[in-house]
Amino acid sequence: MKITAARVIVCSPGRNFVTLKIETDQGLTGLGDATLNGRELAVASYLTDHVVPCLIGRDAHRIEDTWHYLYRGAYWRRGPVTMSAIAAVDTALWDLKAKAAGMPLYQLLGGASRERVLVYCHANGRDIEHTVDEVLRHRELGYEAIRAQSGVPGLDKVYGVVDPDKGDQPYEPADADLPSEHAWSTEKYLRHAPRLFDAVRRAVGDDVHLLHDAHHRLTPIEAARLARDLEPFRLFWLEDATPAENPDAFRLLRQHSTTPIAVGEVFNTLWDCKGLIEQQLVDYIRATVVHAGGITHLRRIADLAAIHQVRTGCHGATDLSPVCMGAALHFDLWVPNFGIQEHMPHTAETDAVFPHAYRFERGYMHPGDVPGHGVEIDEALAAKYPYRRAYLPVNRQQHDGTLWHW
Ligand code: CS2
Ligand code: MG
Repeated sequence: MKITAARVIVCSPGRNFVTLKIETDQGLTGLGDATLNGRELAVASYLTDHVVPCLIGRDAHRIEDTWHYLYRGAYWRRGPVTMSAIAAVDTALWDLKAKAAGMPLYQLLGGASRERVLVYCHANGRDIEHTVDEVLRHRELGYEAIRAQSGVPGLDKVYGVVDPDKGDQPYEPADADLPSEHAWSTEKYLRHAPRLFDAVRRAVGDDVHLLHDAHHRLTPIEAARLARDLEPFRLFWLEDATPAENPDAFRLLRQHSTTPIAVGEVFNTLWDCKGLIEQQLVDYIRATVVHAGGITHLRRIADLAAIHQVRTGCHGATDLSPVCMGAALHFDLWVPNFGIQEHMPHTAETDAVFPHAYRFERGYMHPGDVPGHGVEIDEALAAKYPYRRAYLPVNRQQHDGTLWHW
C-alpha cells in the first residue's frame, strides 16, 4: 500500500484543528491529529513543507520505520512541534493499517483489555456553590470521575473556570486576537482549594472520583502543602501541581503527601517521562497521542510506566481534535495499565466536521468497532470554518505583574 498524497487541513469549527490526511494507491485514506493549541500553523508548516514530500511513495504499512525516519532522520528531535507532526503521520498510518486489515485499531494493538473506558469530566464554577452544582449535574449525567475547578475569591479570572453566563467558551475564545492576561495569587488559591473540596466531597459523597488540576502554578513546597491539605478529601489525582521540567520537585512533593500525582500533558517523549516514572514520583502519566509522537511512541511510554506501577491518564481537552480522541480511546481500550481518560465534549460544529464512531455512555466511552480509528473529516464542511489566530492566555502575579505560569 503506497502513499500517493498527503495533505494538511486546517479548520476552526469553534477552535482551531490541524489534521493530516494520507491517501494511498489502494483508495484507503488515514487521518492524524496535529493540533498544537496556539501554535497550530507551526505544525502545519512542519508537515506540509518538510514531512509530506518524504511520505510520497513510501509503504504505508511500515509504521515503525517511518516513525524512526522522521524522528532520527530529522536530527532535530523532540519538542512539541516535531512530535505533534510525527504523531499525525503515525496516527494516520495506524488508521490505514487497521482499515486495510478490516479491524478496529485496538485489535491491532493486542485487543481489548476492558469492556469500556472510564472517563472524567470537567465541573467548574464561578464559586464553591456553583462548582458543587456543576459536580452534581455531571454526576447526574453518569460520570463516576469529576474534575472540580472553581473561581477564587479576589481573582477575576482563573484557568479552567468557565462562566457560561458571560458567554465563555471552554478555556479561551478561538477569536482572541492576542493572549488575554489574568492576575494570579498563589496565597488566595491555596486558601481556597481545600474549602472547595471539603464542600464538594460533602455534597457528592464518597463514591465519586474527584480530580483537580493546579496547572503548573505552584512551587514544590506549595505543591506539597496543597497535596497534604487535600488528603482528607481522597482525590483520584492532583494534576500538574508544580512545573514538570524538574523531576526533583516531585520528590519533595512525594515526601510530604499520599495524594496521587498526575503529570505529563505537556510531555512529548519518553525522555520527558523517564525519570518521574522510574523513580515512581508520579502515579498517572498524561501524555497523549497527538503531543507524544502518536500511538507508536505512546505505547513505549505506557510500557515503561507499567513496570513501575504508573497508570495512564491521557490528556483529552477540547483543543485535541476528535481524531486524537478516537485514537486515544483505541489505545485506552487496549493499554494494560490504563488509569482514566479525560473527556471534554466537543461542540456540535466540531462533531459535525469530524464524524466519529466513538460514543459516550454514563461515564464511560468506547471507540466503536469500525475499521481504523473510526474518525473521518467532512472536508467541505471544514472549509466553511477557516483558521482564526487564537492564543492561550497568560498569567501575571496579582501584586506586581510578574509573568507567572499559566
Ligand atoms: C488542561 C488543558 O485538560 C487539562 O488538563 O490542562 O486544558 C490545557 O490547558 C489545554 O489543553 C492547553 O492547550
Ligand atoms: Mg491539565
